[in-house]
Amino acid sequence: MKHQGPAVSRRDLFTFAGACGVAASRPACASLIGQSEKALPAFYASCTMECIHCRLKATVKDGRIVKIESANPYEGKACARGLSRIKWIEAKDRVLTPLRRTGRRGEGKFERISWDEALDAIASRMKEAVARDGSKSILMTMASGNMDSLTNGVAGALGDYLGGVTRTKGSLCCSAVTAAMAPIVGLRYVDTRDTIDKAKFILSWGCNPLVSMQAYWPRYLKAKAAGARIVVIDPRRSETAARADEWLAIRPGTDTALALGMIRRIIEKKAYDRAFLLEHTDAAFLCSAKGALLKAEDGKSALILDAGSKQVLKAGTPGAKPALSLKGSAESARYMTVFDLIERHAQPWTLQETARATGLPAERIAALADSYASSGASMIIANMGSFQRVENGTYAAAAQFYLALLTGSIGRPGTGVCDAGGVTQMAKFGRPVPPPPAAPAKVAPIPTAKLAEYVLNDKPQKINVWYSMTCGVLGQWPNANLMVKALEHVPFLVVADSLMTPTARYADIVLPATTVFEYKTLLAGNRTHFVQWSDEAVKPRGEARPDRWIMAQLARRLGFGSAFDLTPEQMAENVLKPSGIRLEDVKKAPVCPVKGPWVPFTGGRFRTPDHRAHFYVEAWEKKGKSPVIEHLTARESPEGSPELAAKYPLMAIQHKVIRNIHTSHQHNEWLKEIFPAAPRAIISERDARSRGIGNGDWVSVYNDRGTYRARALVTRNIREGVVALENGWWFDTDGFTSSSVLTNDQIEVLGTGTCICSTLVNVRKA
Ligand SMILES: Nc1nc2c(c(=O)[nH]1)N[C@H]1C(S)=C(S)[C@@H](COP(=O)(O)OP(=O)(O)OC[C@H]3O[C@@H](n4cnc5c(=O)[nH]c(N)nc54)[C@H](O)[C@@H]3O)O[C@H]1N2
Ligand SMILES: Nc1nc2c(c(=O)[nH]1)N[C@H]1C(S)=C(S)[C@@H](COP(=O)(O)OP(=O)(O)OC[C@H]3O[C@@H](n4cnc5c(=O)[nH]c(N)nc54)[C@H](O)[C@@H]3O)O[C@H]1N2
Ligand code: SF4
Ligand SMILES: [Mo]
Repeated sequence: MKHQGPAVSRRDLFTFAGACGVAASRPACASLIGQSEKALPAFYASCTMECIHCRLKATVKDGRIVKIESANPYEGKACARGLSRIKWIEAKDRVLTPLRRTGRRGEGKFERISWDEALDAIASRMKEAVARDGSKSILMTMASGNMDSLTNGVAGALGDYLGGVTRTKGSLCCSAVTAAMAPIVGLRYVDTRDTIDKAKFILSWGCNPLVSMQAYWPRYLKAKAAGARIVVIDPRRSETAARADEWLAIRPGTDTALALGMIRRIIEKKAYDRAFLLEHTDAAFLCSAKGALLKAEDGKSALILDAGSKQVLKAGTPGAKPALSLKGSAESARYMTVFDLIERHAQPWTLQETARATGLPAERIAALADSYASSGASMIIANMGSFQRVENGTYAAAAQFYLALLTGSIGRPGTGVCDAGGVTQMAKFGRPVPPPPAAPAKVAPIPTAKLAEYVLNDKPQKINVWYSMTCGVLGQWPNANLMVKALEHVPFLVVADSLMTPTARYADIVLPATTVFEYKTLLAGNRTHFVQWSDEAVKPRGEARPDRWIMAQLARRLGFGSAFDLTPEQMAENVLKPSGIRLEDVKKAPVCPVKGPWVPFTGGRFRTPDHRAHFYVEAWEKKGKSPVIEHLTARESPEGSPELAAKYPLMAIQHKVIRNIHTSHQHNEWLKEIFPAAPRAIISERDARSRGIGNGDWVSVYNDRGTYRARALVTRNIREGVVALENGWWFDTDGFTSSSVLTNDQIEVLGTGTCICSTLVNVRKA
């Protein structure tokens, strides 16, 4: 049977229902063959970009993948992007051989070279760099393009064998969540999705799960059918908000203020869970009257005040009855509890003040607090949403945990704060390549938000060689126009990617990487509850090779012998070893390390050293910040920079879209056919009218960092004063560019992440 073209495949792939095409993200399969064709060999792989790592099944005919189906009975259905991976493998802009730049940087002119030439050149430039300025003069950037357990892990090991290279510190995505969760609950990547359907009140807070975690949406519907209310907090009426019971159009960057307003009301109405706070948190720990945490003489143990004897005792003293609050007591002259400190921080946030800061009506804030505290099973959906990619995002992420802990809405089915999560919260995993015999040197990293600025200014050290893989440096990192200068500044740039991306166009050498279904790998990560094995369904296109192969070749040339000459199976065994999970079982079928449904922190047992949740975060205090959440105004906001706001009065926020995962899939032929051909900028009717902008007009969104061209979507479904921009359009490609030309490159204060949603812009008709 002959292969049929995209016209047929498209029909199979995409069945529209609903205006925003959300249904198109959950088709049954993408096929180039008729339904009748059976008995062809099938292969399985995980969809490894920064998404939810669905399992995919590929049918192969004559050495080519002819059908991809969702093989995800475990956690929900794969989406159109996963099923369109045939067109990633067969992409027109696939890099098929190693390439050497012949034109200007960014011009895209390259000549074909052999693998030996490419690898020899890279190894010799790395050796030269080490000899001249030390291994720290090699920069390695990697991020979320491939989150399997081998790819970035092996590259990281090469950096260690080199003696320690410059890396980025903090993530582009969710360092703020880590900086909140690690000290408060003792663990990151903890999700509650297995019991969404048991929730009675779902608060989707600054996230858009219908788009960003589409496979779990049926669970929300099930909860809704059982009577749950869904409330969405988002400056724009997102796809999720459009299906929710209530949409709260918050002013960007004011989520902590909203939480503090809710906390004040919860405390005032005594709607907190006293028993939970005493038993499972640090709420009763003693602070000085000024609010500094007190310690016993050993310098470590926390103290409490025994409500009966009024004695100060070590926390955990048997028989003691800690006082939750000392307000109004004689002891309050000397002490307060962490609970009192939280109350003090919440005190200014009356409903009126919270309404003023957030732009939400006071009565709706009150109702929100009351419903959250009283539903019996309230769950916050956070999923590393844009709400925490703001200047003080750590407090915003922490604020959600404060609410859950205060009301005891955690550790039971239908409760908790839903982060992205996977098997890493259930078991321990190792690294694919054993570490080098000598520990690598500690090298000063570059804060990820400042990658462009630091590289350009040789900070903290001069970079001679930059090796980049699994990331879109030019497009996903903030301040993209500055990034161009940084890419031009480094003497030798290597980019390994399967596609000729905007970043690759600047490289001296481009290496052709494999993509999903072209190589074997293991995935034991922080997005799915299943450890998965991926098959090599087809031979890699052209001369593409897996990154682990590239690293092994470089390792040999750099004199690290055969340390990296491991088969993917051997590497997988190394990763699985600490978990006790056997590769042979994973190869048979995906393995979940625990029996579901998964309820993190069951019974209020947290992963901190004392198993309590901690409101008071000493790590924040050490950084010179408040140890308890507070609302701080972002410097780049209308209130934070009135002068800048006079020029750029609108807040630009970012959002993910169905068509892509960041820059990945942006040029997938099949997806291009069904999704809009141009980026959209969502703007309110008032802001559009005052600028003479009509719906569908071309507009320029601009600030001092750059200009972004888009079609205006003029609507009532966004807060006035806000423009929402799409994530993922390629930098300077096909007449458009990345919204990162505009984004703020300040460092998120406590997590060392980015604050791309604290960005001021203006908009004019183009
Ligand atoms: N289709 C698709 N799915 C994805 C991804 C993708 O690129 N495409 N990326 C994956 C990754 S890496 C991540 S991190 C997750 C993120 O998943 P989501 O949390 O769903 O992501 P976003 O779209 O970034 O942000 C969610 C919402 O936050 C709103 N928002 C912006 N600023 C603020 C604010 O200050 N306060 C509040 N309350 N809301 C605000 C935006 O309007 C947006 O609708 O999605 C993952 N899933
Ligand atoms: N403007 C704006 N910027 C943002 C965001 C936003 O919403 N708006 N969101 C932020 C967030 S939440 C995140 S997580 C980051 C994500 O940012 P990045 O992690 O940089 O994500 P991608 O754009 O998906 O880049 C992945 C690249 O890896 C390549 N790749 C895929 N598989 C492999 C492989 O096996 N080997 C190699 N060598 N390469 C591979 C892909 O082809 C692609 O070019 O972006 C952040 N930046
Ligand atoms: S892109 Fe995300 S939702 Fe779609 S198949 Fe891949 S992992 Fe699943
Ligand atoms: Mo992300």
